[in-house]
Amino acid sequence: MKMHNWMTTPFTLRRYSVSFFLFFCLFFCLFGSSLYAGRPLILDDFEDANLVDGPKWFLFGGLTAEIKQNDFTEFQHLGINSLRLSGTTTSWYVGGVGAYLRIDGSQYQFMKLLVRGTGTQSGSLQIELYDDDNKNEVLERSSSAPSQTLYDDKFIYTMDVTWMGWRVVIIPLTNFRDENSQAGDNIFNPSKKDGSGGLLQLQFVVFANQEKGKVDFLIDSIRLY
Ligand SMILES: [Ca+2]
Ligand SMILES: [Ca+2]
Ligand SMILES: [Ca+2]
Ligand SMILES: [Ca+2]
Repeated sequence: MKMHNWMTTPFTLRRYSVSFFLFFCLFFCLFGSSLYAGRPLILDDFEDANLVDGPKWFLFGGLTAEIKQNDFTEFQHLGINSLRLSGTTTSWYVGGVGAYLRIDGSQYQFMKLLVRGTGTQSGSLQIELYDDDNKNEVLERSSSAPSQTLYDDKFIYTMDVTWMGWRVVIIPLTNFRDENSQAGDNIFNPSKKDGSGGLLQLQFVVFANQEKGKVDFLIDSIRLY
């Protein structure tokens, strides 16, 4: 077999090869780090069937949160478990679950999760993201109104779950709106710079679609990317 000899390669071709190599190096230097930083972050996929560790979830109001085994025949990309949120109410609000994150969320642009509805009246889901604006890694809540914060932003996105079966939900983080203009800097800036806890906390707050009603749906595979 004849070996290719670099020195016998025509000079013009060598010059193009070197140029292409340099272009590739420059492209990688410019965009390689951002491609790396863009890898998805799994906030929870519930595969460990554990709600008290990785992350630690807390529950409030009258909501029931429990691990449920998935039915693979419903959607081929499902893992083993998901989180079932259910409950009843006589005044719209049911309750919620939240997790402390304290992560740098500054490189992410989307939240992606799977939601399995149980029909047109499955419930309304308010997703809440809190960033740490007074840079102390703590979310200070108002003692008179615990759903409000004193110094940190609360960004919310609301959706009605009106479908039966699984859906992939992708929400641009720019679609979350600041719900407390009196607290924080009203900018979604979940960076861990200067002692900030970054993206401090995630909450799912659940309402019924009717004043007296019930909610019942599953969520799974919550990611940022
Ligand atoms: Ca899962
Ligand atoms: Ca704070
Ligand atoms: Ca605010
Ligand atoms: Ca902020």
